[in-house]
Amino acid sequence: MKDKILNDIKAALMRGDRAGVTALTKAALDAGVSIPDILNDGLIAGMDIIGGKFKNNEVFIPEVLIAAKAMHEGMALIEPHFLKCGIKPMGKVVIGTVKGDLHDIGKNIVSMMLKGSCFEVEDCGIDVPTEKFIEAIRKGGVDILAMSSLLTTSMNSMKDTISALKAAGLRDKVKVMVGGAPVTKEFADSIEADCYAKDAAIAVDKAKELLKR
Ligand code: B1M
Repeated sequence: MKDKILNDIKAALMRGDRAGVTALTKAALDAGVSIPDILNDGLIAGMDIIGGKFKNNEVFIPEVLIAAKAMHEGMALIEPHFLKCGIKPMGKVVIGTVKGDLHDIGKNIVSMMLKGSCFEVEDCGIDVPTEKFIEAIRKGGVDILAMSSLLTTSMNSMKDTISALKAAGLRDKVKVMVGGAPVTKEFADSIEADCYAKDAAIAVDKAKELLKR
């Protein structure tokens, strides 16, 4: 039953069937399937297959885009289940996908899981210019700047933002976390980020660690 419903979510996402993803995600929630299972074995699993097909030229941008829209519908349904904290925030995170990059699914999952772990999150969105990050941090009260990049061509925007933080005298005011598929620990070290997180669950653990430093 659980495997079938997760497979059906995966298949509906791959077809870009928004109504199907919505109905099946609701059905999975009603059946008590866990949120991590719905996320990892349903929605993300479907998007991973689309990613592989895109790489092999078996599907193209329009199909990827409609799959991404279906993914957003599913995520909107599970997000409220993460937001059951109701206590004082542990810390504040400013998050965004860096300049030149429009990918937001991974960033949104990181944001959702941080909120679910009682972080206050200010989401600057996608294609975020350095100045917008700086402006958000200048307002004060920010513990962590979290930057996401999915493109090898946009990764250097992370470096630009860290340089701009230094130039603005703000580098010691926030910890910087970076992540996204092409980002590595080596890259994070090379741009002097404070930490690299491979996935959203690790991002939450690392964010908690950063608060202790
Ligand atoms: Co694009 N795309 N895309 N795309 N796309 C990739 C990333 C690509 C790998 C596909 C491929 O060729 N195999 C490739 C990048 C190659 C590279 O640079 N290495 C690529 C390309 C080339 C492009 C375009 C240039 C295509 C074109 O126009 N010719 C173009 C660029 C547009 C732009 O950004 N300027 C483009 C466009 C698009 C769409 C708009 C169609 C769509 C995005 C829709 C959206 O996001 N709203 C899209 C999609 C969906 C993908 C793939 C298929 C899926 C990405 C995704 O959402 N994955 C992707 C292929 C793939 O990844 N296999 C691909 C699911 C998501 C849950 O994973 O984002 O990795 P991910 O997030 C993970 C971790 O990385 C991590 O946690 C998340 C969850 O655990 N994480 C963090 C992410 N951010 C983090 C931040 C952290 C910590 C962890 O701390 C701050």
